[in-house]
Amino acid sequence: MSKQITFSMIKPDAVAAGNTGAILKMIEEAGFKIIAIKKTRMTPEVAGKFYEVHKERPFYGELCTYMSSGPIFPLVLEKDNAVEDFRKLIGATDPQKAEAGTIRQLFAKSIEANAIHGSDSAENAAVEANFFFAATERF
Ligand code: FUP
Repeated sequence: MSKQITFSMIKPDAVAAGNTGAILKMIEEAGFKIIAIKKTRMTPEVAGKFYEVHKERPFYGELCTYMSSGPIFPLVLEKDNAVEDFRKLIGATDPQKAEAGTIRQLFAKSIEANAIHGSDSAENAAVEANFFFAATERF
């Protein structure tokens, strides 16, 4: 498989807990190249746009409040088979169900404050990467 990008975001719980460095180390050691990174904070409106696909879900309001509660690190990552391999590295959405050694099993606090995001398809990775980064910000 050829090089692919995926989009990730270290979420407010993991940033606040001081786990950014440990998570980035796991990502690099798993063979992902960080091609874009920044620290930012979403307003509730921006979080609402990012999670628009979930707007009919019961957790949408709380999720947007939570995701705007503190700074985050959006990331664009590159690797062969990046989307699928990164989903394996982060583990299940619910940390109680995440496999041992995955980022969410190690660092997530709850199904909502689950430490990290990973795109679920190559199409969404492109949309999500474009949401935070211009092409000229990727190296
Ligand atoms: P994932 O792709 O693993 O990030 O999970 P989903 O796309 O299903 O959900 C997106 C985000 O919504 C999760 F990261 C956390 C939040 N969520 C909840 O807060 N409660 C739920 O029951 C499910 C998801």
